[in-house]
Amino acid sequence: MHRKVFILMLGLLVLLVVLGACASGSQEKQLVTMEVTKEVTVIVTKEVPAAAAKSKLDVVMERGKLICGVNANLPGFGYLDQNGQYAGFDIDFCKALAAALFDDPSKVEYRPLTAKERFTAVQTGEVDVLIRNTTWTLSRDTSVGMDFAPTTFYDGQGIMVRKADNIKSLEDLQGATICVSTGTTTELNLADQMRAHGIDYTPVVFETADATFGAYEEGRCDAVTTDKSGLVSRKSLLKNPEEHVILDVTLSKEPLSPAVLQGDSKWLDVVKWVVFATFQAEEFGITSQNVDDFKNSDNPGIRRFLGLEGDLGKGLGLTNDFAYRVIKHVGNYAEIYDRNLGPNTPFNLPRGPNSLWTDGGLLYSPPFR
Ligand SMILES: N[C@@H](CCC(=O)N[C@@H](CS)C(=O)NCC(=O)O)C(=O)O
Repeated sequence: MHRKVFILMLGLLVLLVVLGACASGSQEKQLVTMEVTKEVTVIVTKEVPAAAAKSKLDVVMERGKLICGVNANLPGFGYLDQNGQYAGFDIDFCKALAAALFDDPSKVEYRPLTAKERFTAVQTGEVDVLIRNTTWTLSRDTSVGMDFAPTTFYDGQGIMVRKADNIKSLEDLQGATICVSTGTTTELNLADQMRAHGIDYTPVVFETADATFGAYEEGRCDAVTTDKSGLVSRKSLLKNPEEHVILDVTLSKEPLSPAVLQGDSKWLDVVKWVVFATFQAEEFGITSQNVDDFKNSDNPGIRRFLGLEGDLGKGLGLTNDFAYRVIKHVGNYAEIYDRNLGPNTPFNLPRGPNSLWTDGGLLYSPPFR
């Protein structure tokens, strides 16, 4: 008899552990009855996924346009061009998403956000996606409540100084004042690196890039720091760009990546695979100019990628030709990069780590299959 009770208790314990281990994510409790022996029925509560909340994908499709949180003050990445239209590398990824969703890259409402405002705008649902030179970090991915799509631009933090000051290294900044924007990774990296190198400095902190670079230009700081892409971009706005130099030091890793609200994997998948489509198209050699020629391709991988065969797009809740739409309207990664940052732009940024993995870079798309 004792033995029977012991076995029953053990069985119950195992059951509870198994059910407990299965609980995760968005959950609700459900009563589960289970017959352990002919005489004994165990009643436990089991955590099961709550009825799936509406995905942002459905909200965006019903609305008929995408709301993209962007930078309005970063030439090359997110800014207003001479016609007052949003343009830039980040902006093109907003357009790529709209192309995939609506077959129309213009179906985007842009919301300019400061560094400080950006995560709140995602948390409150004011924007569907944040594509604004935003670094993927652990704390943003967890406690700040973001989920990140693949990195679109691998960057690192740099420092800009006046040429005339003859500053060459971090050590030369002993006792310097350094202008920096608040609400950024930049502020913390600077403190870490200066402490690690035992360099005393005075940070002068501003809320916007305009204020940060304005103060530097007025001579209120000896140096200004942000992502190297940001330095190259903002240098072009200074009165005499040639009087300034970006030091050959990299203070951090800044993988700039699109972000969405945590916990909506359907929407995150869409953003992820639209970014991957731009990488994969470059790898296949498919561009906005030649994409229609590939419709006759008999390469099964390319046919699946363009939605000529299979149901890959449907799996995402999109049309099967979503990648075709992205490439046709916006182009592959190389086209997006060159249009905004390449040799024919004022920035002329080498691809470096932002090359395909096949060229020794970090851009790698998982298989479209
Ligand atoms: N990638 C960094 C820095 C991004 C950033 O926002 N940098 C500056 C200058 S390029 C900025 O925009 N500052 C304030 C603003 O204008 O909102 C991050 O994610 O924190």
